[in-house]
Amino acid sequence: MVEMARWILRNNDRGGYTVPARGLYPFQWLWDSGFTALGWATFDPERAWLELRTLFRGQWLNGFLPHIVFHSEDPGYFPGPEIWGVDHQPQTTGLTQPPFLAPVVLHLLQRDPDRPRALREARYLYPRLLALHTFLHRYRDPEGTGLVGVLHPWETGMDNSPAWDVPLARVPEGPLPPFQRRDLVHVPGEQRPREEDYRRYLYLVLAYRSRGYDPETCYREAPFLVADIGFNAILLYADEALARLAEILGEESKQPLAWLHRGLAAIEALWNEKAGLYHSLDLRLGVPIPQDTSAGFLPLLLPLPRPRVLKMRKALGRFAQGTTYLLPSVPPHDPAFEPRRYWRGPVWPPVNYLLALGLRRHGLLDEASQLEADFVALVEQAGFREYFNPLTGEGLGGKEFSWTAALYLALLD
Ligand code: 9WN
Repeated sequence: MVEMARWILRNNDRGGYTVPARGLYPFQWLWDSGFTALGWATFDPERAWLELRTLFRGQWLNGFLPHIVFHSEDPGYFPGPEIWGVDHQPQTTGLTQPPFLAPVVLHLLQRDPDRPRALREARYLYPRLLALHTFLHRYRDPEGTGLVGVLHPWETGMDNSPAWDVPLARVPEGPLPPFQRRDLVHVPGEQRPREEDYRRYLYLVLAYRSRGYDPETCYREAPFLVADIGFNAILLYADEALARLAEILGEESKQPLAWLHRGLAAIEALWNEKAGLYHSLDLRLGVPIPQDTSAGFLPLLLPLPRPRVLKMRKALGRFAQGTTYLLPSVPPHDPAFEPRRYWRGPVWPPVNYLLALGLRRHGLLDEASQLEADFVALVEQAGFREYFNPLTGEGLGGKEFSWTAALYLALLD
């Protein structure tokens, strides 16, 4: 299995970057690169650093880091660069993704046996990370509330989570130019988002494109604006890692620490006592989105008061009821639960990985081991798939998937 996982990363390597899956996702994705680098680090640290260097070739002058970098042409994915119309070389999208990068840089720096190389690479990446975090805190939280907004479900990385149903329903389905989805060539439709979701995804892309991707205008006029608890938790975890990096590299850690502390206070507003976990916030209406999803556990990555942690442990038990494998993206008793459809029920490798990190941080070792063991069991029986049915263990979505291979290596390491 370890050999197979390494083979998948090599096979998905396009020379400096790793595609998430051949055919289905033929470019470089932001948060996938973070996870993939963790896998490369277990057998080729130099290649792990290169993954991140290559990703930052897509960074814009204002610090923004796009969610896809189109290093080369491939007609197999929709929407490609011609739809985005971004003026940058290499070509990119105009949306971002959860910034799970500073924690990866910290991890690589701590484990690379070649210390001079590690310091060189971390020094190269540090100002780029700082620029990205500055962009997010400045332009996605213009009033300094401590919560950053996402402008599109794709920015959350959890594209068709039922948490987005209500805010997304306010987005028009058109008018749109004729378009053809390419994902359905690779994966059965019942495992992917629905047609009306895709129409709205595209409507949003064109809305931001027509505003020239100007960050202030886009935030002000966004038809979809949500403080995603997953995105915010990952950003704050990354702020903490950035502060640590600053200390190691002899840089100023005050700013990342200030972001962290402001954010920790702000996410308190997203806590739901009854559910025993966090919810996202609809920033357009200023109301919480009362939908339990796996993202609501991601604040476990952060320092939290003990009673909170214990309540979340209970909520985890609710997600486990009726499932064979943790962690379903939506609890099985929830009306929105669909065990085979994308982010509406299946188990996703990066979520298990992140949540296990969080649980360990708070000393919940049994729960952390369970999440890791379930992930390993799923892979060993169904292969390196993109996501898995939590009831049956069936492998779903893309095959020979990079983050699955990489996180398998990282966990076994
Ligand atoms: C849109 C690449 C990406 C992941 C996301 C996952 C899926 C893309 C898509 O694939 O999203 O970004 O076309 O469906 O939802 O988390 O980064 O693996």
